[in-house]
Amino acid sequence: ELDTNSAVNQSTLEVVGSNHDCDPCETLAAKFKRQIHGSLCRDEHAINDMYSALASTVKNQLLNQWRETRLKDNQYQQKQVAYLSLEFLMGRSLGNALLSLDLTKETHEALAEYAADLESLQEAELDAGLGNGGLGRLAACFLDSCASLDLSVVGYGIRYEYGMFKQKLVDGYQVEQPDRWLREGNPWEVRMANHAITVPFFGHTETYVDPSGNRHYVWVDTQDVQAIPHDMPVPGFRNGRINTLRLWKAEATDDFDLAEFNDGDYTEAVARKNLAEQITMVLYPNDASENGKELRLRQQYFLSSASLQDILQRYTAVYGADFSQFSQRNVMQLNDTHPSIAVPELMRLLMDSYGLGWDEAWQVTTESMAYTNHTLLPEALERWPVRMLGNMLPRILDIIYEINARYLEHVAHHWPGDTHKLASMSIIEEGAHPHVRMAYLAIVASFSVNGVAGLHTQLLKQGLFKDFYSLWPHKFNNKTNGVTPRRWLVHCNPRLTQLINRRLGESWLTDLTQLTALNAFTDDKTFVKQWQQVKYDNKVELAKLVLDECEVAFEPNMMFDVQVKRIHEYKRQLLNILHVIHLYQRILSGDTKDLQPRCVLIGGKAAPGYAMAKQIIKLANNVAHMVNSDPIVSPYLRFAFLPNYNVSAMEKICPGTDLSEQISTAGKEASGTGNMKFMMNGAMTIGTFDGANIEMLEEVGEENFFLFGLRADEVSELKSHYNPHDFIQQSPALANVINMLKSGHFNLVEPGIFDSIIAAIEDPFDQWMIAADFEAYKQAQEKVSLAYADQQGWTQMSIRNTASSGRFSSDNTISAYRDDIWLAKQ
Ligand code: T68
Repeated sequence: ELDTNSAVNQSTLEVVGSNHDCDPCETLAAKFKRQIHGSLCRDEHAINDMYSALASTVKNQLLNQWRETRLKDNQYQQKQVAYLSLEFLMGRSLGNALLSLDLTKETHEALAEYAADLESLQEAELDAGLGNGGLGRLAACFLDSCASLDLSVVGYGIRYEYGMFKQKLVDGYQVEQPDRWLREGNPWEVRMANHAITVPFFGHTETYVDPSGNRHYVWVDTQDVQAIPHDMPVPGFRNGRINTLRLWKAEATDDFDLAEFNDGDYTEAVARKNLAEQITMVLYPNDASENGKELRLRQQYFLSSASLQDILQRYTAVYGADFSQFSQRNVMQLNDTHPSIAVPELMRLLMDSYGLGWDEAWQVTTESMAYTNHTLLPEALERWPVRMLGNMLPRILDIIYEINARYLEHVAHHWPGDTHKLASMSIIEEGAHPHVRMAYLAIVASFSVNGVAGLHTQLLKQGLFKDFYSLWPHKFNNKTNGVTPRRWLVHCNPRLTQLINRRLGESWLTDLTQLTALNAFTDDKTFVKQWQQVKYDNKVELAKLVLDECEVAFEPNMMFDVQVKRIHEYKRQLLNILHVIHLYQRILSGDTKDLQPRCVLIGGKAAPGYAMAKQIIKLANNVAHMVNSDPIVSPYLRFAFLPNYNVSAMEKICPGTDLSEQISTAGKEASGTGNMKFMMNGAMTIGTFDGANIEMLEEVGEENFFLFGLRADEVSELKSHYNPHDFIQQSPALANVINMLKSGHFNLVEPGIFDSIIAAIEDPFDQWMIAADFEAYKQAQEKVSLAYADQQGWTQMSIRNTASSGRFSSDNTISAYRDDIWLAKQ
């Protein structure tokens, strides 16, 4: 099955597929040696070559288990889940694979005779940054949990040639650079050229009526693109299962346009290859707004069509054309609306390729599709122009119209005579430029619609999707997000893991709720000391990273206060920066009573077209410059902006953090997942009553969480009469901060650059309500300082946070997806 001989790693000559790799008696060390010496261009002194050799060795080692898992799953012993996602933010694979396969010790032995150690080899791996942020990383955590829970799940995604851009800072401004993560090959992937799929684009539809009077549709004159699977292994945690992440690469078909050929336009025809191959060239870097680009729609259809055809081929290989069992055997989980074009595509394939009638195809579709929503922000909801769809995917647009017509009959039945409802709920948004509302399409066709935290799901039901909820209350359900404890505790924080193991054994690794047993040790002086020491050592490492990347010296005896996530106004990095300015003013004025020395770190990327987010990065850097260059300030406050925040950076950041900033405007952050990683690693949270913060607070108790700010209902109530100046007047601290900003103190040589930021804070239409929450935030930070002054008390709170984080293991989340959605009886 696994096509290991074809271009596993195109940049190196490899010895692959040799049966030595399957020899159970050969040690990892021997295999590694063969891997290094069996290749022409591998140099045992070059770190990159050693990494590639080690990764190939590990990959080859798991091929047998991988094949067995696949053969078993192809027999449908279990229901098959397809997790369809435009993003999988996998990060590095080596450390995770060694942990899952329990090969870390053997690997150390294999490397004993070489100069490089395992850690430096791991550092040589480039992140697979095939995602923007939370949504993409959630998909990666879910894959880990699915495999570890022994579920048969395939992740379907796109093999972007260029992942999330690299962020450089030039004069404090973000500059984007391409992320050529595949430049040295990808030792983990297996190219499966013999499983290629053809995906049609453009052309037009024709209909004909067969002798028995049935109308048939054919989509003709299409421009076809090949989808080539590149499979990555997803090992379960020490359970023998290896699931698959199947990433599609677009390639041109070999049959060039014959007319062009005959016209002698051979080179033109060959050049067309580029058009096809563009589809999987680059990840779109927008994490919270839609840009409506045609290429993005092509990516979405390419992924959806290739994946569904793949699923149907596997199904029909066992069940033939009998689709009566399809939805008992298969479920497709749509990661947001990005792959929701899969709805009409499945209808098309069932009807046009497999001959099902509309009703039968609709039943199969609606019993096998499930949709996860990740945002309430209206600007992030996908709408595709009807014209664009009609041109690129004419047959698909026909089907969307038919779905809409039949569904609107249902709406009319439910709200007789209410034409307004018909218009507001229609999948087609009418007007001069009609659009298809992808979220509505997804809801209409799915048997399950879930939000990603309790508050988020509640707001979906009461707000954004209210009418749909009243039509189909049974579809709506909550699945609070989670993160994998293997990567986000065991792998990234070995010191804490060892400390926990010494007290609890190792069974918590697959049942994180067992961590509650740590609560019994909060009064154990030795344990508290050891916990402190672990945090201190992790802070030393984080400080090294900050020094290398930012040239700012973080002092491990100071509090590490961290906010890392995508830069967005709703996440309110600005609120954090204003607080830093406030501390800076206090220190300058000599008011240092009860002030705990802090090192503040902010990191994150701005969408390239998001001007305000880029200004916020610039402000952070300018403030950092002033703070860090004043020797009066530095004993109390240091501030750095970390460039190029990514998965691998987070693995160093969350173990060394004391205080986690989760300060979004209430009602805007669907869940958050970084909040959970910090909690697991014993950080305290300062946060608003938003997303999964609410559930974290519920678990750990208010005494162990710094809650502040307006609630979601208060935010929406205030909206109609918000006046930032009221809040500025009532808060001398905020007034001082704004005055200092206005004075140009942070941009003496660049006058006016922060005017738009100041205007945004003072704008009565500031939907993020920075001014409204400043004073409450400042006071919560004062409580943080007092709490941190009592190191023993702080450490006890830290232990309680880790102890209460079990609910946020993605194992828990995935168990709920399995029981309530994937295996639920329809
Ligand atoms: C995030 N959404 C939510 N979107 O903001 C976060 N990519 O609260 C939640 O925890 C997380 O999803 C997981 O549920 C995103 O990360 C994107 O990255 C995005 C949005 C549009 C297009 C592409």
